Amino acid sequence: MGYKVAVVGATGNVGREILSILDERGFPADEVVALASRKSQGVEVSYGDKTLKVKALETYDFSDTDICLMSAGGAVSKEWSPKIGAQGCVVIDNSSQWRMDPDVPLIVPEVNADAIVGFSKKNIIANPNCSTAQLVVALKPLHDAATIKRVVVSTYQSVSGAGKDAMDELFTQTRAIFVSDPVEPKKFPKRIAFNLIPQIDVFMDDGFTKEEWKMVAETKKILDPKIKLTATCVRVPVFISHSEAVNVEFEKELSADDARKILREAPGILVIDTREPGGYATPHEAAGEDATYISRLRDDPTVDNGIAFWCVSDNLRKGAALNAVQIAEVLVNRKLITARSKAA
Ligand code: 11C
Repeated sequence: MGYKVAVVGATGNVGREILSILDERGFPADEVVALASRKSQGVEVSYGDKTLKVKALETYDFSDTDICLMSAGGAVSKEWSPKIGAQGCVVIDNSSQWRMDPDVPLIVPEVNADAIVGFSKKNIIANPNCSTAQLVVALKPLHDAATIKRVVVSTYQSVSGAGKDAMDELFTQTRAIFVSDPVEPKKFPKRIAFNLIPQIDVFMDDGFTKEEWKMVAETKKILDPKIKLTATCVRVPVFISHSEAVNVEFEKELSADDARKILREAPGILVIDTREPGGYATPHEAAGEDATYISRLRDDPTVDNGIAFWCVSDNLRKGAALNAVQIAEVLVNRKLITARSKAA
């Protein structure tokens, strides 16, 4: 017996990754339906060795679909998630639309899977922002061991976080620079090729950007509202994987060596840290992988009980598609939903 699963936004970067991860992990689906807006109707996408023809979200009946993995942006989610949830189908949403709603759990399975129980109020579960997901996977075991007081994080975020057009812009600009063509920023506010941009998302009144605010608010909701966090988010000319330089200050004593031992045992983490040239993870190696990589662990002598580390993960996988599929697995493994489709 399996589930009927719909993937909304199936033609996008994250939607395609969701389809491939559902297949890779053998998610117990009897039927997977690819959905997108009417203009993508009929487009073909891969699901394992099968090809699915995209159907229109606008005309799809969710009444016998069990799980909807939604990755179509905030506006689409705002309109459709409540309607889909009202039809008894559980929505796992990748956008920022519902993350701070008190009736919507915000879940990273390695960190707060137990919080999922609140989902039935709206039948919506939120997936965090990619830069938050990898960070909280790393922080959770350290917080359990020594109670985090404060985190300072600087991110180095790949262009795929801003979508397929942004990836095309990095490619096009790089080529233009090599052949001395003019470079025109479109998606990004400045040139991204051979450059970096200290702005992700819009500016807030306090001078932080919305991406930086999300890292603060989401970490508090997922992990602990008492944690103080400050972020600087930067776009870099990398196609896939976000990297983060992280400084953490604890209430109790915890050395970098203690942290290394703890992180080696922690779910979802791979420690690569040999203190020699190349003895650390880079975005290139993390792309296409599921783990959150931790490297460059060291004591921070400028504070009591402080450490610093480097954290890299594939933003399209742990930062989005993989985390969403893992949430669906929690629903299934904890028997929080029952298959209701004719296929089951
Ligand atoms: C980026 N982190 O790299 C963003 C993309 O709230 O889900 C994901 C935005 C979000 O541009």
